[in-house]
Amino acid sequence: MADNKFKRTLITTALPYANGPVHIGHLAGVYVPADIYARYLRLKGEEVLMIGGSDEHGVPIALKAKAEGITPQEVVDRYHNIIKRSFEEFGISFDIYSRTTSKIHAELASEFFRTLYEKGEFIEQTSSQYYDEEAKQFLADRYITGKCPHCGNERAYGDQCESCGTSLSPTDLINPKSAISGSVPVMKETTHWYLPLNKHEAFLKEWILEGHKEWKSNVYGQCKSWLDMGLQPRAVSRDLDWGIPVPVKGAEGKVLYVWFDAPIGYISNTKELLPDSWEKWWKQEDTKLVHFIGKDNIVFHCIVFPSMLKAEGSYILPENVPANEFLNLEGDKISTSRNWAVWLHEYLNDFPEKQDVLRYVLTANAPETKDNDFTWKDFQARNNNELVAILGNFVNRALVLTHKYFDGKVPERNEYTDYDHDTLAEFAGIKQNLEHNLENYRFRDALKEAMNLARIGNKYLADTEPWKIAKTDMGKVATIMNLSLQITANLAIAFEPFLPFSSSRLKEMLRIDSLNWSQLGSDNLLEAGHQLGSPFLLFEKIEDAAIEAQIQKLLDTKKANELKEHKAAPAKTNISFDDFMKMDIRIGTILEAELVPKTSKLIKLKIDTGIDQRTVVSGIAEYFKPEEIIGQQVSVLVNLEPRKLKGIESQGMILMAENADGKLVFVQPSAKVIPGSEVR
Ligand code: B3M
Ligand code: ZN
Repeated sequence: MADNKFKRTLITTALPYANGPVHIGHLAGVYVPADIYARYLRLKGEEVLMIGGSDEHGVPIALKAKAEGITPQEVVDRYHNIIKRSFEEFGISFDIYSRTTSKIHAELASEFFRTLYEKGEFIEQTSSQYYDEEAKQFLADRYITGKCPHCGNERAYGDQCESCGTSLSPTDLINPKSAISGSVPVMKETTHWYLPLNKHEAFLKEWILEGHKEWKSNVYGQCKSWLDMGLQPRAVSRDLDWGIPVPVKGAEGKVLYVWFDAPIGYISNTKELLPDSWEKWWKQEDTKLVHFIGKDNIVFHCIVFPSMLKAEGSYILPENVPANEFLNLEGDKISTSRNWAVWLHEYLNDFPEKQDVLRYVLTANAPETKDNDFTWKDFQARNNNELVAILGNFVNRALVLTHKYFDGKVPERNEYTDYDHDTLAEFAGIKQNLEHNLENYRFRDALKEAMNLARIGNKYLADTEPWKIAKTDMGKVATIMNLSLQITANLAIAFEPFLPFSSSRLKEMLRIDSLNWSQLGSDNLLEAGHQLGSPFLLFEKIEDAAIEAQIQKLLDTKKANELKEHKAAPAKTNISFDDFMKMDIRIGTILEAELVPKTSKLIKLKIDTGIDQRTVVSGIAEYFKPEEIIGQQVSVLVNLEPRKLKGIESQGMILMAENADGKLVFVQPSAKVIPGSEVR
């Protein structure tokens, strides 16, 4: 380990809310980097724990349950299982993945609260909050809706307007309503416990701003700005019927605030895993505690939770909090409620067994220092140009050539050439670079280093061209293949943290089981005479059609969202009156209608336009049966340049509008008019 102050590493990963499945943003921001780190340390033979679990309390879960008419427990049971499964499928190697509705957690969180309570670490404050007299309960901010004072959105929440993004407090809302009963809430006094963060401010400043200058600049910067603004007491209880009851007399109907109990979940999950030795992990100074989280959780992990731990008195504090920024999807913010996401369980349906491809792309493009964008085109390019063309290609050539020339046995090597020595020196340096990057939580750069090893291998084969000298100098070919196979075995080590599935398939091909990190850089991983397994492709090309299908899926989502939100398309640029007058729009009557053979969308119409009877082909077959529309009056743009559709000349265009379900309807006069009547 970098500094030997530490004997073991305790890795925690943000506990996802169990109110929906997990998507690529979760993986990229938290779980893949944490998993890379954990696998790396294990490969080095270090003592490591990686703790995860679902965050199962809080208002959004209670709200979801209400909306669906089920209990909050049913909500979290459903999503906990889906989430847990997704993580397993993607090889996120938790030592435990538990949940905050466990008994152990309720006990430990209550005990934690009581300790602080008894030590006098809380203050009690009474304030006025909205109360629903019909439902007889206080209303969490999310439970109150009303009009946004900034943009006029009628459905803003008491904590935020999702239309203009402004954060609000419930009293900002115009015409507030209870989301539970619909009634108008009243103000009523309620008492809560607060953690006086201001009391810990001096300590936090010293500990973070002086003591942890090495933290990532996005994390350090956010902490600094919170600390510069000055800290306020924070409520750690809520009036809610879902959560861990506040373990104090007179606190009936109150539960621990979800952000109070959730981080304690890291501790209780460790305790669940190691009932006898968990304290060593949480209370000994020689444990290195690292929290992997997304940027929206920084204040809770760097300021609130450490204040709780400090106030309790017997726990260690995090050594680092390598928070990531956000991953966007095709240019837009990932959003669960708008279904703008790539869901992990859906990904695996569409790309079975391609976990490593996603792990690779999300790491190569990780939002480590700034928000980043996931695009399907980039996904395809990285798979085809990097995984297939560099890594897969090299491994395949090394194995296929060995099978061809040496029956799949590692050949005895002879004297290295100068060029061989140079190649060796180059790949020996990779280990140090990898370690340096991994230990500083720079996983993108680390992955690049691992890929460089494959590049070195490819270049080596391309430069030495063993297939050309096979006729003349088999001794040299033996040396080349031996060294190529040593590089291949090195790849199995270097990529294990990043691409665990491919690494183990590679080991299977090489017929080796265990490799450890200290062997990285060695050219003696495979002995001469060792029999290799048969080669198979580690990665396969992803075709355009698969990518286009994904892009189409997102376009459909966008369309559906726009309809749901009744969002009108943006206005086009102004035109002159003369431009408008150029359009000749008439009311016509449909005389005949028939499906265009061999199409599913087109109907051929004969229309009496008052001027003439003409043929118009229109893409409306999904919405109308031909026989139903005969006799209807429609608006026709009659001076549109004729064009051929499926071999039929269409002389004009019928005007249509889209209804709320995305169905097309005719634009018709509100009373019958004579055919040929002009629309102006
Ligand atoms: N559940 C928020 C989130 O999923 C929260 C994290 C808790 S970590 C202790 O972003
Ligand atoms: Zn607003």
